[in-house]
Amino acid sequence: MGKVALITGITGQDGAYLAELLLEKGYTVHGLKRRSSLLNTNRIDHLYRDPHEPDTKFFLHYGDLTDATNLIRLIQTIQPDEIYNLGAMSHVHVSFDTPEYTANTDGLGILRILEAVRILGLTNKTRIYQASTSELYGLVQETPQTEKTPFYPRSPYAVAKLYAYWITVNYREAYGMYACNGILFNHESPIRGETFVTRKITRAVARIALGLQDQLYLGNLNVQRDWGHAKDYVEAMWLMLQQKEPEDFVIATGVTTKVRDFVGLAFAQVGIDLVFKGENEEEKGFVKACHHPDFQVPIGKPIVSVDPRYFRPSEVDLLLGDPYKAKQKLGWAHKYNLQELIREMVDSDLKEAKVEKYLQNGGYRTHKQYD
Ligand code: NDP
Ligand code: GDR
Repeated sequence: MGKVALITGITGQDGAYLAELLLEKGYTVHGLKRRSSLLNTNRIDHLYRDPHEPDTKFFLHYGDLTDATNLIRLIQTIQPDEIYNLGAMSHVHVSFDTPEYTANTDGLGILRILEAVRILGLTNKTRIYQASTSELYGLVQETPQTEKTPFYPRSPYAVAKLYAYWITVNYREAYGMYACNGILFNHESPIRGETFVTRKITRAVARIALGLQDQLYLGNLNVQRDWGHAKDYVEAMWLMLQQKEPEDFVIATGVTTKVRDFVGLAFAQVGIDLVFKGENEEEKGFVKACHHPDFQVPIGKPIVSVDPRYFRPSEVDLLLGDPYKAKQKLGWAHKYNLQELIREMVDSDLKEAKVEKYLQNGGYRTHKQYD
């Protein structure tokens, strides 16, 4: 008999990659899915089988991290060996607009899961992974950031995740539960949400190259992030639940890059060289050269601009993780480097943009705006 896992946040980027990984490993995978007025299962549709088919190993259940009774009932029915709590209001900027909801979901969600496991007497059976984050480090105390670096959260999102981090540690210490935090640094992929900065950039690169978009508006170009590939990072989540003892781990690449440089690297993928001029809110990225035979973007055209609406009330300037402990104890190391990640994201967005262009040429208009 294979193991049984429950994943919250299964419709998100990490949930989709993790479900794929666990199914490959022979797990039966149950996912918690929110009810929404439009279908939100794009990222996992390829994994879904008609539940009437024999040998189905992938199941979706309606639920919400703010609904304790729902979580208790589901965990009672599923009796999972492992729970991966990936569900969250995960957008740092949006958390300033919805601080209370963010606290409820991102802070208390894991408490409800831990309590459900305790109430149901599954403390010795069920192992729990909590999706903690490099946002906990916030205001820079030291670099690179390790499991021992002090936290200084800088957003309602990070403060909620701080509670989640400590309640996970507390239940481990108080009740001997196998519960651990993965302190994951930013990780991206072609299925990253469109409003996170990397995907916003790679999507704009593709659309600008194909003449579907004029400009890319961004916020703070000077911040630095340690970006990895989500595919590598879900492997680390699984490894954390396979150890003798539960522990917390930093998962990062150990390389940090400015948003401005990510923009330059992404445009270079379609043969566009950018030059940045101006300072702060006046800064713009101009086309310096355009090498690709298929894409004609005029030299000298400004295609990147700063828009203060994307500035955050308080910012995290620099994230750089030290994955030494994960390497030593889990044998984990990232496989993708930043160039490969960007190439995969731009290629995927080019495919999508070509479909959009084809539809537009056929008289359809999508008018999709993401920010
Ligand atoms: P996504 O935003 O792509 O996915 C979030 C998931 O959570 C979605 O499935 C979403 O459902 C679900 N969700 C949101 N609110 C609730 C709720 N109230 N109840 C149940 N489910 C809910 O995030 P990622 O996949 O990128 O991240 C996964 C987790 O890892 C998150 O907890 C995030 O905070 C954390 N994290 C992410 C990092 C990253 O760089 N990606 C780095 C460090 C931590 P729906 O599809 O319906 O919106
Ligand atoms: P982050 O990711 O806040 O690090 O949280 P995001 O991609 O949103 O921002 C990264 C940095 O880029 C700057 N930035 C912009 N960000 C967005 N979204 N849009 C812009 O136009 C823009 N311009 C500049 C931001 O100010 C920020 O400094 C992600 C999420 O996945 C969290 O859930 C996770 O916990 C952390 O990564 C680790």
